[in-house]
Amino acid sequence: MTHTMTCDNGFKGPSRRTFIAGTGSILGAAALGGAATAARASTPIADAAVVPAVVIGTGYGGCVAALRLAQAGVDVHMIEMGMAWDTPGQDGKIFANTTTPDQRSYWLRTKTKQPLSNFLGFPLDKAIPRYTGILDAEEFAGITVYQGRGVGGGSLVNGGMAVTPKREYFGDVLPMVNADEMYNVYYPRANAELGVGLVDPAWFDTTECYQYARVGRKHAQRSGFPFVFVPTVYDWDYMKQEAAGTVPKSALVGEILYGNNHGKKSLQKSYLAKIRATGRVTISPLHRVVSVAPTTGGYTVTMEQLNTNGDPIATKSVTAAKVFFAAGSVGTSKLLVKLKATGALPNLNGEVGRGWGDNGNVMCGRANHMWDATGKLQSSIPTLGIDNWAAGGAFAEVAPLPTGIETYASFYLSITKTPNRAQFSWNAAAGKVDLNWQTAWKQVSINAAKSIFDKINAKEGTIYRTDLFGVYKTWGDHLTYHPLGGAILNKATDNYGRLHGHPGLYVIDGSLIPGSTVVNPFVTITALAERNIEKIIAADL
Ligand code: FAE
Repeated sequence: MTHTMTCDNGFKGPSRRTFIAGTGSILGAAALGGAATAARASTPIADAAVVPAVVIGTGYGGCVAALRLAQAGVDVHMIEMGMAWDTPGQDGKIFANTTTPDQRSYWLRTKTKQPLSNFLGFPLDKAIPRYTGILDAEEFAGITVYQGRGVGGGSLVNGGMAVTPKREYFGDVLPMVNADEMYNVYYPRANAELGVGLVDPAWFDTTECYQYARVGRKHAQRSGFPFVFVPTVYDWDYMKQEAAGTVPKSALVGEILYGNNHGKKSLQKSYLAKIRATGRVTISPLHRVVSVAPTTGGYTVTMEQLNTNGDPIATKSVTAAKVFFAAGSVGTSKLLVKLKATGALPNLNGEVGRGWGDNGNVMCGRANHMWDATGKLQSSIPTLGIDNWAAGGAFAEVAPLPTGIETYASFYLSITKTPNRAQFSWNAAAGKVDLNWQTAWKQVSINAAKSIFDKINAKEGTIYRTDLFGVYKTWGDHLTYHPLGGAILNKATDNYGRLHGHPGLYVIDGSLIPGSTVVNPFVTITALAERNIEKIIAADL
């Protein structure tokens, strides 16, 4: 099975075993445990298998479901359309660097689609070979939705910012969920399992790699904005060693968007390591679920096995007593909307596909004065936020621009309060699912972000950068990193994610959340999944 994975990745490199022995920290100690466990985890599901539980997707929701089911004694089969990301490429690294994207970087594209598309007037995108790479820039009519592809889902590509919303705003996020339970039990559980931690403030204040964030903090404070350290899942001791030059660099060479080779605790190092150690879970990478339909004893789950060109090379159908949709907000919504419309799951209710939001994401940059250099060396892991939620409806992260040169730019991703929600629908003529988002809806988010940055610019005598998202374009209003909703809790499902109309089907990912988490979403997705699976295991198994 090692052989298959090496072929899947399309690169020649050291064998998986040699690689693990050399860099055990990448997969975590648990992955090194018994050969039987490793073998089981990497054998894809067999055609015509009859199994107790299938989990579609291996992101946060899917991993929580698989781990807790396995710990309760259930054999689980995880199906993942992306690659395993456990085999190094020709350069000896599993993941490509942000500054040098290659075929590993994008899901089935022949040209990169970088969120920051331009710099100083020059377009940055370049040709790459089509490949089942790690970052999907999925285009809908009014918005590009960035998502992770592979075993570990969004955790492979995200910034690792692990933020629990302030309790006073939780009613805006999940009004149907008991806040006491979340803040006493499930948020702490999620934070502990994910390995969330805070930067050492004393180190932050002196290290070269956070000069950009200190400039951001100074400007925010001079304009009177509350400023917070944002917890992350990066291994802070590892980053200190990177800075000291004693270990291979990851955050300090700009790795992030296309994967981190070392210090980030993606799901590969947290939940997935524990999942493998149970010995009860198989994971089938490069398998895309295309249908789920009722049958005797549960549901027929049909999937296509893909090659690294994205072409189907086999079709498999398995029977599962229970099916957990964890394909992410977009993946789960697309499946459910299609399956309802085409009659495979006719009893799903009319809430399926509704309530989708972008978490109010909008990006911008500011041009600083020459005396406010942001530094050549920038840690790719953001760790500071400007909290103007109460006054202006915006929470802005001071994000890096890890170009390796001095840019005199401050760059921000804002999460904003927006009422706009879109709907997925089945386009029978085109045979695909559409989303009716409108780019103009981002104006609310721009206005919210301006509540922070207009004031800072006025105070500092600075201006917005207009060269990062096109030619003379100030706002990154064409994208989101944080898709949420499409199968809203207590609407498309009951209060624990059981889909209405089809017993034994569950939703357990970001599609349950009605469009906003006020802050970055993965801690809330994880905590909600922990809450729901506990109930489901107690009541339904
Ligand atoms: P997700 O992690 O997307 O997992 C779904 C999985 O299902 C994926 O692996 C898919 O490949 C797979 N899949 C989809 N369809 C199918 C199918 N038909 N068959 C089989 N498999 C399928 O879902 N959030 C934060 O909290 N902090 C951050 O710093 C942060 N930064 C981000 C930066 C970037 C560039 C991006 C793209 C996202 C970022 N996010 C961040 C968002 C976060 O990663 C996202 O909310 C979660 O990953 C969503 O978790 P889910 O479990 O819903």
